[in-house]
This record gives sequence, structure tokens and C-alpha cells, in this order.
Amino acid sequence: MHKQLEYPIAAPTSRRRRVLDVREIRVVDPVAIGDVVELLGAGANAGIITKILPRKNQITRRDVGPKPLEQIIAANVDYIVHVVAAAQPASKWELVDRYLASAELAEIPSLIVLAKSDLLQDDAALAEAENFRRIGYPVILTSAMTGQGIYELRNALRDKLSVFVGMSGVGKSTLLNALQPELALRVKQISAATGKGIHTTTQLEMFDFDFGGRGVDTPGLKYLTLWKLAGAAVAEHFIEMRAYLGQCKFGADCSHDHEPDCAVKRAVGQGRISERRYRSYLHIKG
Ligand SMILES: Nc1nc2c(ncn2[C@@H]2O[C@H](COP(=O)(O)OP(=O)(O)OP(=O)(O)O)[C@@H](O)[C@H]2O)c(=O)[nH]1
Ligand SMILES: [Mg+2]
Ligand SMILES: [Zn+2]
Repeated sequence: MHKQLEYPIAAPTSRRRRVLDVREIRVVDPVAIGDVVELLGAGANAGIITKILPRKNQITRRDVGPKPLEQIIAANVDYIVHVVAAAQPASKWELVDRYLASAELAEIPSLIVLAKSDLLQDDAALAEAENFRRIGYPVILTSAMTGQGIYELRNALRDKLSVFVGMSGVGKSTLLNALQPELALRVKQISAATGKGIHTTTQLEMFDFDFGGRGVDTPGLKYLTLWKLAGAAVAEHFIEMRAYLGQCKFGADCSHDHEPDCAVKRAVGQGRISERRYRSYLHIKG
């Protein structure tokens, strides 16, 4: 079961057949990382899952393929850690906005990490970080090179189940290694076994933190998106827009796009909502 679950994200080009069987039940991964299950014991370290207990939340993505399926990445998540690099690769803030909105839809708290802070070159990334703080998201600046922010991040994640998301190469695995240096060994061992590069994550993996809590490393997930994240309701998932919803001339019918007398657009004009975030909203709304 576990191998089937890891597979679709792990190696989309692999030809192992069992995963195709999983597709037939329409939801990839009936059991996900973070699930609490009931087991029928079948000897040492073996058992049959008889029941998945109700989830308090779940992170899903669209699986690739002609018929997109819902894939559950993790369940019962306490924190989504949105990792964005100060540079290399260049910060993609619209992607962060998408992930944040998805997290709001799933009602999972978010934490933003501006990684590779040692590579900060201009104030643009800092200004974004400051805006995210202003609207209510915790933001931590980190550098695995200098150790900046690692202690703070450890404190924020203690005793929680945290899922690290973000583009490939932003430094998610490096951050996990910095949080708990002993992980480095395990990451290297697994990479050696699969023949993959040490610094590229190819599957979902959960680690226990010595300081309490657990972390899930993910490969750079381009398509992380909660089911049905589109339409004017997206405004509810931009937390700084919430205060203005209902104050538009057309009330709940306003899509905050072309309508006259729109409270959201007015707030953008007055600089109370960032224009960049507003543009992300328009893109996601579609
Ligand atoms: N300068 C600098 N480089 C870093 C830092 N953190 C990570 N890197 C480098 O960035 C590259 C990518 O880091 P990874 O940790 O593999 O990135 P990832 O997000 O796990 O990537 P995927 O597994 O492909 O999703 C590596 O070459 C790291 O050495 C940092 O704080 N500062
Ligand atoms: Mg990685
Ligand atoms: Zn409006």
C-alpha cells in the first residue's frame, strides 16, 4: 500500500503497474501521510488497515493524466510551510499566493519562509515579506548557509505536523536538514538507494523532529491546488480581502473585477491591498 501511495508523485515516468490499479478507484491514495487509522494486527510490524479515522483537513493536488484525479498529499496538517527563495530560483510570489489561498480553503494555517536569505539582493522580497506579515501571516527569514531563522522556525514547528511546499530548488530539503541535522544522513541514504541526486526530493517523506513534531518534505509541487479553487469565492481565501467583502455595491455578486463601486478595488487603489496580490486574485479567479 505504502509503495503505491508514494509512487504517483515519486516517479511519474516509472512503469510499475500497481499504481495503475490505484487509479481505478478515482482517488489516488486512499490513505495519506498524517492519517490516523485503525489496524487489524497481523504479526510483528504487519497489519491490515480497516478504517481511516475522520480527517480534520487534507492537502490535495490534481494528479497528472488525461482524467485528473484528486491526490491527497497529507492529512491532519497543522501547518503548511510555504518556502520561497530570496533568489535562485527567483521568487514566484503568485505561486505562493495560490498555495496560500489553497491553504485557506482547506482551513490549514500557513507559515511563510523566505529561504536563502543570504542571497537577498534587493528590497523587493523583503517588501513582500513585510506585506505578508501586515496582513497576518507569520513570516520567517532563513538561511541554511548562515543559520539565520532556524532556531525561530524550530520553535514555530514544535509539536506540529508541518508540510513543506514550494517550487523545486527553493531549499525545502536543505531547510529540513538544517532544522534537524541528523536528517541529512537519512536523506542521503534514501537518495543513494534510488540513485537520485542527493538534493532532489522525489517522493513525499515524513520525519519525526527530535525537538517535537513532524515534518513532511515534498517534491516541488507545481500543481498543488485544492479542488475547485476558482471563481469569485477565491476572494474569501485572500485574507486581506475578507474585511471588504459584502461592502461592494453588488454585494456577494461582486467579483471585484470590472464592477463599479467595489470595496476591494477601492482598497487596492488606496494601497490597503497590495496590487500584486490583487492581480494574483484575478488570475486565480479566472
Ligand atoms: N545560498 C544558499 N543556498 C541554499 C540554501 N538552502 C538551499 N540552498 C541550495 O539550493 C539548492 C536546492 O536546495 P534543495 O533543498 O534541494 O531544494 P528543494 O526545495 O528541496 O528542491 P526539490 O527537492 O527539487 O523540490 C541546493 O543546491 C542547496 O544547496 C541557503 O539557505 N542559501
Ligand atoms: Mg527537496
Ligand atoms: Zn467588489
